[in-house]
Parts: sequence; structure tokens; C-alpha cells
Amino acid sequence: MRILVTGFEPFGGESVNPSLEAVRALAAWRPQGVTLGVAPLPVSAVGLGAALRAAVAAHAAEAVLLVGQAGSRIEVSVERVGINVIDARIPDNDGAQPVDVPVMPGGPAAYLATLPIKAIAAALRAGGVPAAVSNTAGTFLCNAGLYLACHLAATQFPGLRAGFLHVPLLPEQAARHPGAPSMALPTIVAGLRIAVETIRDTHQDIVAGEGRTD
Ligand code: PCA
Repeated sequence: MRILVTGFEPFGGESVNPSLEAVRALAAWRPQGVTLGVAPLPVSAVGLGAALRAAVAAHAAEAVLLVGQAGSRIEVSVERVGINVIDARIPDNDGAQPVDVPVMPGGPAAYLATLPIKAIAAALRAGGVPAAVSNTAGTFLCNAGLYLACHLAATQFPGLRAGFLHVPLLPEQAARHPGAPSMALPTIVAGLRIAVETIRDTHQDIVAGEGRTD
């Protein structure tokens, strides 16, 4: 199975992005039964879609797992949904700050992730990585990335499965933001490995209640 894992470039004044650091650390791994591809994605409202499409095509991906930084998250968030809205709180790396514009004009209001989110969350926890299903990926470019990946699957890459993991800040980042939660890089990398193995091994998601009201 060809699985593509992407990480985002640093943004918002940070010099690193834990998602990109973790994806880079994953690159040399050769999991059994998986051809693993990794790619960086730009924090660019204008450039994200083309970069994602190019990476999916270059790797002939059957599944794409996008990974991004979420500074307030206390655990790995397995995102359930991408919505067709960008409402940027901060500028992207091009200096653009779209507010209340669609990710894809005319597209559906939302797409649900097609990777096994419950199985991934359960496997992460079983592997010692704090994790939960999340019902909002925000309204910046991570949400847009999940939406675009699902839209690619719906329109150009039939059979492509797509999902998203938000990861906390690295400890060295959190140290500059007192009170912010963090997760060490080896834990994040271990989580990505577990997620890839779960994607490889799970074709029907498990049924497990994880609903929450936040
Ligand atoms: N996090 C941002 C965009 C890039 C990233 O790593 C987000 O959550 O939208």
C-alpha cells in the first residue's frame, strides 16, 4: 500500500513545525507492506492545493495522512472533518489572511475523513501516545488540507483515502509560550508510525464512542 504522509512548513513566527520534523524523521522508515512517501506542504492558501495534488500524484498515493501543528492541543488529534471555510486568525506564509472564504468554491460544505479515525486514536493510545478524535480541525490551512485531500479523492483520485493528525507543539516551542502543552518529538514520531500501520491494517473502522461536546 502506498501511503503518503505530509508535514507543514513552520508558520506564525515559529522556526520549526513539529509535523514537518516528525515527517522528516519518518522518511527512512520502511514499514512492511507499505511504500511510504513523505512531502512538505506550504502554509499558503494559494499554493496548498497544487502542492498537495502534486505530492499525491508523484507518490501515486492510495492513502494520504496529513499532519499539522495545533498549538493548543494537549494530545494527538485525529481529525474527523474538513469544512469548506477558511477563516484565518493569522496571515499565512505569503502574508495572505483569507476570512470566510471557501476552500473550494462550489464544493460540498464538508468532507469526513476516510481513514479509520477511531482505530487510529485507539491504536495511538494503546501504543502509549495520548490521542483523541477531534471534531474540528480549525479554519486555517490544516482544515483546508484535509478538505482538499478529500476533494481530490472525490474528483480526481478515486479510492484515495485521506485523514489528518494535529500534533501539539514541541517542548522547545512550548517553552517560549508559558502554559502551552507540548509533546516530545520521539512520541510524535512513534504516533505517526502507529498511524501508518493502522492505515495499512484497517479497512473498516472500529465502532467506539468518542463523541465530545467541545
Ligand atoms: N497548522 C496550521 C496550518 C499549518 C499547521 O501546521 C493549522 O492548524 O491550520
